[in-house]
Parts: sequence; C-alpha cells; structure tokens
Amino acid sequence: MKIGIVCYPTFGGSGVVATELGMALAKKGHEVHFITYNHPVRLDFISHKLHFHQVVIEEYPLFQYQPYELALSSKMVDVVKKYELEILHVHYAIPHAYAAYMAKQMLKEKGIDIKVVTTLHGTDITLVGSHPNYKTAVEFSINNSDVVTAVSNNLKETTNKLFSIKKDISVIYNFIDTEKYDKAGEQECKRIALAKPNEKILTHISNFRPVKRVEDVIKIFYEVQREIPSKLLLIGEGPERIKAEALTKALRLKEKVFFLGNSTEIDKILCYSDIFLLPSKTESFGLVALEAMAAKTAVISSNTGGLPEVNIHGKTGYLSNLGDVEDMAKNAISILKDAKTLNAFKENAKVHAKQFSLDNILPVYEDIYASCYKTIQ
Ligand code: GMT
Repeated sequence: MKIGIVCYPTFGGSGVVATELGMALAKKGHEVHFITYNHPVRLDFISHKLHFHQVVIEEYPLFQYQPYELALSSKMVDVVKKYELEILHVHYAIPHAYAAYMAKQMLKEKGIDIKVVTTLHGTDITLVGSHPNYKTAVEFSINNSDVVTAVSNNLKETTNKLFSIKKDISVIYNFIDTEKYDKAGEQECKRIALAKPNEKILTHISNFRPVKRVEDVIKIFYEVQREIPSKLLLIGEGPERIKAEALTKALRLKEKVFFLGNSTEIDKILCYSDIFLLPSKTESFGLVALEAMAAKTAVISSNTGGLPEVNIHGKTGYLSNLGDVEDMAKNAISILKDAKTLNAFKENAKVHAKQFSLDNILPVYEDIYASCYKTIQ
C-alpha cells in the first residue's frame, strides 16, 4: 500500500513509534512517505520505498505564530495527489489529526477519498489535548478520523473519559524490534568504561520534561547508592536537566551520575543497565520502559497511566505510587542486592518484552489499513 505518515520527527515516543512503523512497513514492501518538518531522528534506513517530504513554513512579520497546520495540510494534499497515497496515518492528535481533516476535505473536492488513521499517544489526550484551549478541536478531529487507535487500554479509557468520542478506539500497543535488542545484547557490552565490576548501573532515558519527574530519578538513586555501589546514566535533553544537575550537585553525586545527552543508540546504552527508572507523573504506555525490558533491564516505575500494562509488578520490576521515592528506592535495592533476584527480573523483562514485538504488532496496523482501503473500493 501507499501510506503517508505524519509525526513529530523528534526523540519523543510518538515520533519513535511512527518512524519505526514506517521503516518496518517499507521493509515489508509498502511505499511509505513521511511528512513532517524535519528528517525523523530515528529514520536510519535507506530504501526506495521510503520518502521524506519536509513541511516548510515561511516566516512573515505579521505572524506571531507560524501557521504550521496550514503548511502541513497543504503538503499532505500535494503528497497524496502526487504519489497517489491510499492512507494518511497521523501520530499524535495535535495538530496532526486536525491538519489531516483539512487535507481530507480539500482532497474530497478533487474526488479523492483519502482515509485518515489517527494514533493517540498520550499527552495529546492527557496533559495537552484535554486543556480547554485545545479540547474542542482535538475532540472534533478524533471523531472525524476514519480510524482511531490508542497505545494502551488506559489511554483508550482516558480518552473516552475526557472527551465525547463517537467511535470505537482500537488499542494497539507500542512495539519494539526485539531482534535489534537481541543483537545489542550479543555484542560486547563495554560497561567497564562507565562502572567498576562491582558497581550496578541504573539508567533513565527521557525528554526531561516535568512529566518525567527526573528529580525523583536522582532521589531514588541517592538512596540506592547509599547501600549498593552504583552509577546512574541519564540520557536525553530537556527543560528539567538544569534542575537535575543542580540536585545531583547538592546531593554530592557528581562522581556517580552521568548526563549523556540525546542518543540514537539507546539499545547499546541499555545493554549496560541493571535497572531502568521511570517515575513519571503520567505515561500512556512507556515505550522507553519496553525498550529497557527488551534489553534485559528490570524496571522501577510509577503505577500511573498504562505503565501497569507494560511493567509487571514483582516480575519484570516494581510499580509504586506517584512520588513514592522511598518505595521505588526500596524496590530497586531489593532487586539489586542479590544476583539471583536481579537475573530473574532481567530474564522476565526480556521474555515479557517479546509480547510487544514488531512481528506481532505490524500486522495489526496492516489490517487496519486494509480495512480502510476496502471501504474505498
Ligand atoms: O512522553 C514522551 O516521551 C513523548 C510522548 C510523545 O508523544 O512523543 O510519548 C508518549 O507516546 C509514547 C509512544 O506512544 C508513549 O510510550 C509514552 O508513554 C507517551 N508519553 C506520555 O504519555 C507522557
């Protein structure tokens, strides 16, 4: 099929899912067209089946805010027409579902019935989408998509609670390429570069937004390192980094905490790790926790949103109430202090992650595209 994928090209989870999905579809022979404002960061696969169309906006002194939606919907119309696309799959409702609705109407006038699949990812519903400033348009664009998917049961329930949704939402979990993580695990893991043989490694990866509670990460680690020789790796960039660095300094942890910045090779970093920390305020799914699990890392997380659908309490890691740093630290220590327990959690995490393999999830998306396509015939 010929599929247009609209997403954020950044390190955020929705962009990662969209990009990995597009690359997997292209490997299976579909023609995929990414439509976004930059080359997606995870797009590292070259194929004649993969295309990238940049949405460019011209600056004009009159505009305080550049009209991105306008440029995006125009670009969608152009690409659909030029390449005869059959599906537009938009990731993250704001503003992509809204812009896709506009593109659909413009194409209708030209006799083209493009089907729009909208995937809800989390903050487009929770922290941002349900805000009164956006709610009306978000609800409208969800209700006017041909198919709507959400990345967890929790996100589906939350969407139905916060909005008046007139259609059924299909749940399609986030996925991972388990083979990639198996390969990363097979290679020599140079953990010696970061920690001594007797030290454990804890990791956190995020966009360092307030929702990720990076300060809780540091506080958990503070308790852990008092009992267990360990190091903390922090991967990502974002507004909370400065506060996190200040707390690291205040707690005299500078020798034990490494801020590594953004990375496109998290599979290689996760292969060093024993425990992954994700104390988020809310997390519709927690793709990064799944990535950690696929790399054989136990997860200590909050129990918010869709996290209990991913991290299984007492098996792949532990879940604690939001902000309960003490409990999270206690759980991490209980796993780390005994090699047998640590190995059992790591093994369980890897086995559980296989349920979310690309091979299981990709056909579900393909079925959705096929069902849309059938209604065009
Ligand atoms: O929170 C992020 O890291 C970014 C955000 C996004 O949309 O880019 O991630 C959301 O989508 C991911 C992929 O579906 C989910 O795994 C994350 O849980 C979700 N983040 C939140 O709900 C906070």
